[in-house]
Amino acid sequence: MSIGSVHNFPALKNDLILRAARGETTEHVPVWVMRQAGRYLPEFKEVRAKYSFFEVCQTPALACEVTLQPIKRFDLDAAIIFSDILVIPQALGMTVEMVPEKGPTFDEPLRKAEDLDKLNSKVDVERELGYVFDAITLTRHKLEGKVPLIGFSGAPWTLMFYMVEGGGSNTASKSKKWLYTFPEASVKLLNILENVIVDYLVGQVKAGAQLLQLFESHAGILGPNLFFRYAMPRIESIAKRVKQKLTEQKLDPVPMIIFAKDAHFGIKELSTSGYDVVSLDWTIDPAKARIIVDSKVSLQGNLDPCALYSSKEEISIHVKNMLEKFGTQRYIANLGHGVYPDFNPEHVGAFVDAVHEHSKLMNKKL
Ligand code: 1CP
Repeated sequence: MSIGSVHNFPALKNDLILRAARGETTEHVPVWVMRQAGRYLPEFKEVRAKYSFFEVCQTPALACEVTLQPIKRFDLDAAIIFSDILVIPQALGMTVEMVPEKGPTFDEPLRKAEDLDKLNSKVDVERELGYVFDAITLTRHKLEGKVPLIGFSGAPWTLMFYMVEGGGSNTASKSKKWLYTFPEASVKLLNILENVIVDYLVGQVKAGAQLLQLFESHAGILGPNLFFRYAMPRIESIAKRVKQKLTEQKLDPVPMIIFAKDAHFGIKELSTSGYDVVSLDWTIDPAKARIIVDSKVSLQGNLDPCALYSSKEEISIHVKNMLEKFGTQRYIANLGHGVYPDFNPEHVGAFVDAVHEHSKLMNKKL
């Protein structure tokens, strides 16, 4: 059953990204940008001057407004619901604040195995995260079918990283210490997270999300041993369980994207882990990645976000080079990670337009 018919959503006018994800032909390459809504946009800063970060996430009308801001400005082929991966630790009972200049900060990070007992591990996702579902449903209506809406979640390891570190970290030494010294408690925590993530992603599809992206942003720091032991089995299981639950509930499946940043060592395995799209960071050569990955998977990425500091003319050249390496089919253009707050919005627009222009020309030559 199509969710669109349940909610009476407006008909979709641009399905390029869905076709690229499913491996169908596209007349030009679809493009969206990780963190396309955010601090580099003056209209976002205006909203943030009035409301705290999590107030925006928790108020469907505001989350919808900031989700639509980049869609109004740029010729993007997808919207991504405005939220954060850290809404799951909040749903589990942890207090997280977005501290200016510092980023997310937990008041009481997990310090020892017994701290897991304090988590609300049997969380009712509908009750605790229903505000995200409401924001998705509202945004699907307000998008008027212009482009598809992406839902997302953090993957178990990346969420565990923040819950133990208490915020950002360059070394992950506290969270990796857990993996080495409390393996049983780590598995318990990762399993709690996996269960919540599955319900959360299924809930997003029911609310109207048309694609799902799983962010394993701190994959690289694990290295292959820890990645394959702790992260990969759950990444795989999440895709399988989400697709299974949608089938059981007689709902149409949606394409799923996995972004495991810096996990060069796992690209091949990720491409057969049940996801339709593997998203690459900029440190991987696209031509090499195409050779390594399964031919039935689409790729997403991977321009170095810092390339957007160059002139618009240079951005166009960077995009052309990237497209030549990826090819125009089975491909969704994006940056290799999110935009930075000091980006010039016009350069984000130049990136989006260059993807469309060059890929149309390339397709003409095919
Ligand atoms: O005050 C502000 O406005 C804070 C900036 C900000 C924004 C705009 C944060 C804090 N999160 C977000 C939104 C956000 N976060 C989106 C919105 C949708 C869009 O893309 O437009 C998404 C998809 C996320 C996901 C997210 N949050 C990730 C995964 C993606 C990635 O960047 O790897 C991660 C790791 C987070 C945690 C987080 N939230 C915010 C920051 C600064 C961080 C990183 C903290 C750190 O590790 O230092």
